[in-house]
Order: sequence, then C-alpha cells, then structure tokens
Amino acid sequence: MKSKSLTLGLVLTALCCLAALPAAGQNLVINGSFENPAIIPLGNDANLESLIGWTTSYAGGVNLGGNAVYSGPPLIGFNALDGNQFVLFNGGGTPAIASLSQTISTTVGEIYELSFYVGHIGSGGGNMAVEAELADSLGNIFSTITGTATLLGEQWNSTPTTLSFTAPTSNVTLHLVDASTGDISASDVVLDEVSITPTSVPEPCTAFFGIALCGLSVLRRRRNA
Ligand SMILES: [Ca+2]
Ligand SMILES: [Ca+2]
Repeated sequence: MKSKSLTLGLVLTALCCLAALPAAGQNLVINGSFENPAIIPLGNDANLESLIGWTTSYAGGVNLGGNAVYSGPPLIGFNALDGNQFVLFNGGGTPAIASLSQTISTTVGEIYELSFYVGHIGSGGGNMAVEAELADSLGNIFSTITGTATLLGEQWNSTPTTLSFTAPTSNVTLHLVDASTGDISASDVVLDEVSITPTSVPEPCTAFFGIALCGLSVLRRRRNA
C-alpha cells in the first residue's frame, strides 16, 4: 500500500512537472500578430492606446495598420505579413522614439528564440528599423538585436529577425523600439508576427523526471522480486 502511494505520488509529480512545461514551439508573446483589438472597419489606421498585451510608449508614434490601409499610389494595397493587422512606427511624420513592451514569464536558464518581421512602407529611403531589447526582472538590458527593412517601397523582409537568448530571471521584458533614422518623414517601419518560443527543456525538470522514472523502475523490480 505504501509503495502504491509512493508510485502514484511519483507519477503525479512527474505529470505535474511535464504539464508545467510550455509546449514545444508555443509562442509566449500575447497578441504578437497585433490582431487584437480588430480595426473596424478594416483598413483604418488606428492609434494604439488599447493594444492588447502591450504597453505603448509615446502612443502618437505607434499606429495599428489594417490590410490595404495604404491603398493609393504609390502605396498600393499593403497587407499585414500575418493575419489582417500590423504595427507601424513613425507614421504621419511622428518622431522615431516610440516603443512597445511586454513582459513574459520565463524559466531561468532555459533557452528561447525571439523572432519578428519588419518592413518598409513609403516613398522615401532612410534606414527603417526596429530594435528589440531584452531586459531581466531588474530592468537591465542583457541582449539586443535590430531588424532593418532591407527593401524600399511597400515590402516586408522575406526573413525574420531572430535572436536566441538564455533567460536570466523568472520574467523577461521585450522592448520593441523604433530605431529608424534618415528619411522618416517619407518612410515608416512596419512590424508583425512577434514571437518568443522556448527551445530547450529546463534542466531541473528533466532531472526530476529521470529520478521519477528510476524510482518507479526500482519499485517495480521490488514488487516483482
Ligand atoms: Ca498581424
Ligand atoms: Ca515616417
């Protein structure tokens, strides 16, 4: 009876441990595709005070764009990279100082991958870019990467900007900062499909699961002896 309880306990604990792990490839960023709230009617350019999941700095410089919102020449039918909506920085001649932030729960020592797409819209040139900054729970930035639009006109980069990082604390804050320079009056930078996904299994859980399996094996051998 005692060994049965112990077996049950080990199994339940191991299952709880597994349940606590994020599923492989699960995006931890809330509203990373900027689809919520939906722009009604789609196509209007809305300011971002109420963007779900994100904190906005200098809301005047961050806008939510819908598919085909820029429909007149030279901006022909520009669409979101993913879904129906995307974020636009420094639109309407606003300065390139705005940012979006979101804090996610992480497991210390686990490896994650950040990924996001940027693009360029407008008739100008310049260096349209978004810098991603990762800060620990004390607010210290420990890693950065800049995604720069590689094409002019109305186009998304064909590949995402990615960064692999190890979580230093139990939560990490992602800041997406407008880092555009040059011709920002005639060009804007756009952003879509932001994700942070775990790419490794936390060591303590792996170790515990191994111990649990080992314990079950010993109990089974004892019972069969
Ligand atoms: Ca989207
Ligand atoms: Ca601009």
